[in-house]
Amino acid sequence: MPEKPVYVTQPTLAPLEEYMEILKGVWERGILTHNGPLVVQLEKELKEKLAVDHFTIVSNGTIALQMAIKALELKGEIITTPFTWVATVSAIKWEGCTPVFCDIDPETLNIDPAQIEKLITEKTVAVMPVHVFGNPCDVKAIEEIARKHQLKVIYDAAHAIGSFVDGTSVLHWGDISATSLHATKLFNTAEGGACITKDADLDARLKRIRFFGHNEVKDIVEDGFNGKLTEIHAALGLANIKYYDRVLEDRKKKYNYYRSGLEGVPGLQFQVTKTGETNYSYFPVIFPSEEILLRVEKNLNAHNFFPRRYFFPSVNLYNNIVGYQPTPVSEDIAKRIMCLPLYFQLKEEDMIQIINLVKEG
Ligand code: T4K
Repeated sequence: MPEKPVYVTQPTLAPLEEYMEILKGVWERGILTHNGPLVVQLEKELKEKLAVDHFTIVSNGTIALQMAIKALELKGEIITTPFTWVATVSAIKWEGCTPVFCDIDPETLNIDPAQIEKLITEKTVAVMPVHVFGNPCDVKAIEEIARKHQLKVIYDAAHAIGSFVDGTSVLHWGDISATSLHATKLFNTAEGGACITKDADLDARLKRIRFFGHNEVKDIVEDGFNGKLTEIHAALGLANIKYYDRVLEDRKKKYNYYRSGLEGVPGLQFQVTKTGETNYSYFPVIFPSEEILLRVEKNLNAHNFFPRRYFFPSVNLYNNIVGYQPTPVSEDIAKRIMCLPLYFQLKEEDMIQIINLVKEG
């Protein structure tokens, strides 16, 4: 049994000395925020690393989603998935739009494109799918539906840095992709997020919205707000980015280690990738019943392992914030799914124990 608790994740952090070295410049310049040189540099490095067109760093992934809705001037119904973190839906609501829930594919755990069209009404303005656990959505089917009905597409790509479709970043897809750089994500700036788009004008608008609606000479030209990331956070990102490739590679190895250790265990199911390549950022296991899940969770906790029930419950059941709309697949899977610990520093001996405890059922 590990001495210290093993949680579902742990942030990957560059050595402290490397972070301090970058912070020295912040102290010298005295510029702490307002899209300073480190934010600009991190934007450039991430843009190049991910080979995307435009990259706007913001203070967190929820603000990135809100900014995407604001920049596209959406008002009306947005079709989204109930199998997600509550932020997907709160962003829609905070921007004055109405979430409409489309059920998920039971294998990919992403929005089921075959069920989107029947939910489209004259009030529908956009689709907001989530690349759940980094698993790319069926982006081509979604694009076709959006084109046909003239809808905008915003991807909640909170988990999807490092995922690919046709050999390029999945963040290319949609009018805007919004990602998260939160401490629990594969690449982190403690708190942080970003909007990615192919459209230069839209990117310029996102950058204005992020900064109170200022243009270059600080006139107010947009209905903006404060979505800025600090230099302190950007410094962490610049320290961490050197380890990005290693972390990505390690995730895949560890994912496959769990998979082969749990292969063939009766009743267990795993997320299926049907489009592109996932970044293996989470290791979700679907149990045959909630009863078995709760038993395994209790046993793991007793041995100092703390997996997490991402995403439970299905968001359409948060009826204090959204009206109930039935999505039986999501509701069922949400009860039976749990993410096992998966992060760079996780030890093999811990993975072996976790595998054995899950196998005990
Ligand atoms: N869309 C989707 C699909 C999302 O999943 C999220 C966020 C968003 C949008 C919004 O992005 P942000 O606005 O957050 O950038 C986490 C995160 O707070 C959240 O970012 C994430 N998704 C969500 C899935 O999970 P919790 O409730 O798991 O956090 P917590 O505190 O229980 O942490 C889990 C484990 O991680 C802990 O047991 C220990 C470890 N940990 C955590 C933190 C925060 C650390 O070791 N260090 C840390 O600093 O929420």
